[in-house]
Amino acid sequence: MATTQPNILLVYTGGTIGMIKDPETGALKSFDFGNLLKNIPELKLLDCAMETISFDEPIDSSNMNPKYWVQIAEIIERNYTSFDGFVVLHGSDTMSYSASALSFMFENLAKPIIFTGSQLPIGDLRTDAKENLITSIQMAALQKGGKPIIREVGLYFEYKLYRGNRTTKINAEHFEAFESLNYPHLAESGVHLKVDYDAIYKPNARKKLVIHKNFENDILLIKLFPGVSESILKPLFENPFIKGVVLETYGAGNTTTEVWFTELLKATIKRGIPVINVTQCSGGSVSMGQYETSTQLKTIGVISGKDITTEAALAKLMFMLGEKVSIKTFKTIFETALRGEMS
Ligand code: ASN
Repeated sequence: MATTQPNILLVYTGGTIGMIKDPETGALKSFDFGNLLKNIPELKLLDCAMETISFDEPIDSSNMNPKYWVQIAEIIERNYTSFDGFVVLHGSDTMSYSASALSFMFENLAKPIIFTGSQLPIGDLRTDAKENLITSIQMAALQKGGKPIIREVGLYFEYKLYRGNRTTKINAEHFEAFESLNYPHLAESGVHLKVDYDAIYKPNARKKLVIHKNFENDILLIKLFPGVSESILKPLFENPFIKGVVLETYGAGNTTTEVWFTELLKATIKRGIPVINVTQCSGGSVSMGQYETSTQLKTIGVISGKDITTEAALAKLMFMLGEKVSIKTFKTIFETALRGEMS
């Protein structure tokens, strides 16, 4: 008999979620995801079919890089037509970066790609992994009229589904490890799963899926602090290999107005290197020109990251440089929301 159940693919990349305590030694070791159903019998109760694919060598997400992003994307690409949704099991440390990167890679995505993980291993008595995993699968399986409801890259953690490229890991201790301060939750899990239909992404269903796989990682992230010195910054900005800079500034996008600093940025931009202004604040937006301490940045052509997260700004910069977007159009395209990553 043909099944009408949604078909979900779980992609296991590594992270705490995939560990289990060896009952004899008490040590944490990697969990065999082929045995997922045996270890989590609750999964059998879900109203969907499931298959799993695991990285040959699961990684701690601190070792994540663009090569692994391409690996995740290619697993999804190979299985895109056979599955209704995808759940990516990933370490929490760099999950926001990967979710942001995947959002840029998948243009015109029409199915859910939900990232999840956990703070405690799946084998731990007090684990948060089971709820995160089970509800992520349910979120990926949500359908209306036979079509997926979530059609974007999400991140599910501790009862909330977020837009992946809007998230930041904010806590290394609490189960509520992520937050999306500039965008509402896409869905919440209580007694019922409640989707915020106004917040979810509405892709153009007539457009074909395009998967982008090129990233440029010769970029720099600089967080400003009072006292930042010319002798340290100058050689970094003047590095001949550098292709782009993300500048974490104060408040609404403000920086020191010292002449050496403005001149350094001006010379960098003149060399054709995009400089992106994002705020160090967890919430709120860059608004160059609001204060005198950001007017000079606007004049010399610094790009506004608006309310984008640092994680999404880095992924977008790497993606746009990888796509060889011309320097003439770089500012306009960066300041445009491509996947709902900025307001
Ligand atoms: N270090 C782990 C990782 O990101 C942390 C976790 O998954 N909770 O892979």
